[in-house]
Amino acid sequence: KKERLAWWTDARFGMFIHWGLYAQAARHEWVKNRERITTEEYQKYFEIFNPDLFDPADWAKKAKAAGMKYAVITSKHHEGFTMFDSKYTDYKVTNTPYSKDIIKEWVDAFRAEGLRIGFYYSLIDWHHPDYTIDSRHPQRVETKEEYDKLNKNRDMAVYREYMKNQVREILTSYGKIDILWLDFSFPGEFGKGRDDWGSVELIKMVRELQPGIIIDDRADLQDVDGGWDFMTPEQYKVDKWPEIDGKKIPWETCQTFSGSWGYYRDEYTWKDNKQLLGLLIESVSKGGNLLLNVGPTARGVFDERADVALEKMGEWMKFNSRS
Ligand code: FUL
Repeated sequence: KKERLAWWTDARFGMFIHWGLYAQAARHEWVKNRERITTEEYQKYFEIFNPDLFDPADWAKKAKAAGMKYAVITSKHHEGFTMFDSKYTDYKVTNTPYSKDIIKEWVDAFRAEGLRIGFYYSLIDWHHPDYTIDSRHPQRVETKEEYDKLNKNRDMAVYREYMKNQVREILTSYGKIDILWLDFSFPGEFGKGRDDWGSVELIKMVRELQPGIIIDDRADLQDVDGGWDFMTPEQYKVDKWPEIDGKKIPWETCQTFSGSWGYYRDEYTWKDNKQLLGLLIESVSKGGNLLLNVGPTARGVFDERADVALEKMGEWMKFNSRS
């Protein structure tokens, strides 16, 4: 495990990218859930998705210039839309007006800059017809009777198979993948965890397909049998290096410029340069990494505020980065 993590521990600073249909609504990647938008209503975002200004080489240059050493992109977020050309669904980027495999274009461009490559893949899926309605679903309800009624014809076994097929696809279609970022579990009544995802089997397959890959801790598995490689404190600063049974644990905090992960046009709570640098320095001083998120717009560019923030990080990293 230590060997697998060596490059990552050295890398320290990466770019997270949350991009999907929700960028068009421009008000949070959870918009479908928050506003309880039906799949029929949400369909309009699929029909017009066409990021005409998308230039992955430009994104990769910006990540590199900021001092980042790796990047993780949403291959599928909770909305269920795949940014890659999947054999297992029609709900994919190649069926939109854009028509090209964004993941492929992205991987090629980021690799060309010498950056390590990671895929975020959402365990949660608000589009798949077999994914059972739960407490985090746009169609969530209150009582067991209501859930049972809604889920009568839904079958998680079918969804598990679908997910396994898609994870196999993203791990076999784009060469060597350095990170798999699965997201997320919420055990409990009307929640979901390892049995729903088939986590044990899923992780086993991932390790077989990509022996060198490192995996986050959100599939609800303990740190046994290669269950996961690093912890992922989200949107908070750890006060000391996290430990389990007295052993220091590899960790990476993921953070947004503002509150949301997907592009949110009217959000004005952006962190300033001092805060961002503080996050990086504090994380590294406590043994962790920083995965800093950008939510590109529907047309495929970074918000100007992100550009400026990345440039400023780069100015500091130029003199303080390891290489
Ligand atoms: C969370 C997700 O629900 C957010 O949308 C985001 O992807 C974040 C990194 O993880 O749990």
